[in-house]
Amino acid sequence: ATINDKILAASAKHPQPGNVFQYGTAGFRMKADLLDSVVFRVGLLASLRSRKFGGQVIGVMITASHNPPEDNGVKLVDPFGEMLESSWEAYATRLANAKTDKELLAVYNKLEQDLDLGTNKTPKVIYARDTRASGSRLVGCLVDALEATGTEYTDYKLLTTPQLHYLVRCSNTKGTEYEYGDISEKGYYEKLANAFKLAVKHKKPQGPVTVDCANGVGGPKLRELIKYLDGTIDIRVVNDDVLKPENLNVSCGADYVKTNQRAPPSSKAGPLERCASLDGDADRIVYYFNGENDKFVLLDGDRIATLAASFLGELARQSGLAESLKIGVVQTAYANGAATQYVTSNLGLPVVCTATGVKHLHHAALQFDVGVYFEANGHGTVVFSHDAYKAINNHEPQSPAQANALETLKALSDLINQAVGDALSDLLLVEVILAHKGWSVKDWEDTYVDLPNRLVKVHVLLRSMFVTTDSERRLLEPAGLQATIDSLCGKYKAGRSFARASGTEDAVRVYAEAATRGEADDLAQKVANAVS
Ligand code: NG1
Ligand code: ZN
Repeated sequence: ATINDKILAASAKHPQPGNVFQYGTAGFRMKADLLDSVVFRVGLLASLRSRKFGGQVIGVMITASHNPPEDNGVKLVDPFGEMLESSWEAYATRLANAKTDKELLAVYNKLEQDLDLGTNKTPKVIYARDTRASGSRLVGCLVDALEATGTEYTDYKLLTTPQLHYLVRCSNTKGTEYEYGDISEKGYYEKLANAFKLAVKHKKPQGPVTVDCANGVGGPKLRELIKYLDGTIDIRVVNDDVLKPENLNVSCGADYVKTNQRAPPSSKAGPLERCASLDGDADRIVYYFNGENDKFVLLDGDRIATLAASFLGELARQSGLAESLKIGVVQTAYANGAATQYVTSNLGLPVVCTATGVKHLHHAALQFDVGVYFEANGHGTVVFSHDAYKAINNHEPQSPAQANALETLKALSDLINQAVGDALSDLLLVEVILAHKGWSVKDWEDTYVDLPNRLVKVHVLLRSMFVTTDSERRLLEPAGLQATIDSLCGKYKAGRSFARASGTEDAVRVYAEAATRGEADDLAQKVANAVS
């Protein structure tokens, strides 16, 4: 049979359920029982994407991150370990929405024609999944597409999302000047653990860090990583029950902590104990602790970004590289105004604001030699440019102090996942920095005071009516609404607010911050009223 025949036959096993699908910022994501045809079709696209790159390896990750256990999702990983290039999201959407097998084949053949696929190298795909019960069934759908298209594939079974990104990047850079690491899960642990040990040196982290793994794939993977760390740090793993998939993300995990502004109810942490939570696929992390009078203190993505930027800035200066490394921070409009202020005023570093979604932040961060980017919800990393690696590796230190700082900087450039935000890598990064600075979580909190803020969801008839500009900070449409928001903000000290359509939910999000709790709540409510 021809490939076309095979695609038709395989597609018949995975009929389109009649829904309309869209590849969004997090790939396709929904109730798992709707996903069979979507995953099959993503398999077709992965094969095309690999052909487009002359047979380079493309990744497919099956996960729904922080969503409830009955959901699932699928997203593609580009050759350098980055998220799928935006222009291809539309092709994914087109394939997913073809109503019949024949229509699907027509869309596929048209893409084959239009995409100028060049050489006839065998396409290659690697894939993995999180711990959801539906994962193995969806892998079956994916494999049907890879078989039908004659694509070579490797099943990496259970992995965190960033581990798959790592493997894709390693696969495609092997033997080049961009070589990234050994193409194996073990290689990932070794790279992180070796870099961590080099970076902390004799500055052993003080006390334990308790890590809530959202009862997801991060649990077993963190336990594995710990074996490679040789006791250099005391990591206590909690919420790592992956045998009961119905517990995934339930009353625990980074999203629970960030959204509810509280520790998981199961937490037994005492005052000032360092705690962190991962999300369901371990690409997000937030820290927190119980402060004075049992006050819950969240150290979110903004805090991780400011901590990392401050330490990297110090290392650049101490190693004599301040002139050659342009360091910058990338945030979204959701970053706390106090964090932005701290970076520009206290650290003296530039801040860039982009639209929501890590691909935007990642892209903007690449404009710096060392680009620190985090979303407030804990998704982020630090990217080093090719020039930065060269500068770091070629620099001749002029003193023992310079040599020392340079060694740490070098180790961090290995420790930090360059492909994508990685909760395990970010965890070790924070631990290195706190150990070096000799800081407790309280010291970390004391660097600046967050402006009180409020995030509310507003249900509207048609969220596509909300058109933004200026990195989503201002509304162009509906006409007149921005002027209303501006005048409301003007009534509050340090008032700032914006409204934008969510990319992942059918709602408009309103964010507001102001000098006091009461004012922030009030401003959020007034803007929400104006929006609805
Ligand atoms: P939307 O639903 O577009 O606001 C949310 C998060 C983003 C990001 C995406 C997933 C907030 C306010 N928004 O986006 O930060 O994590 O989901 O890609 O947290
Ligand atoms: Zn995630």
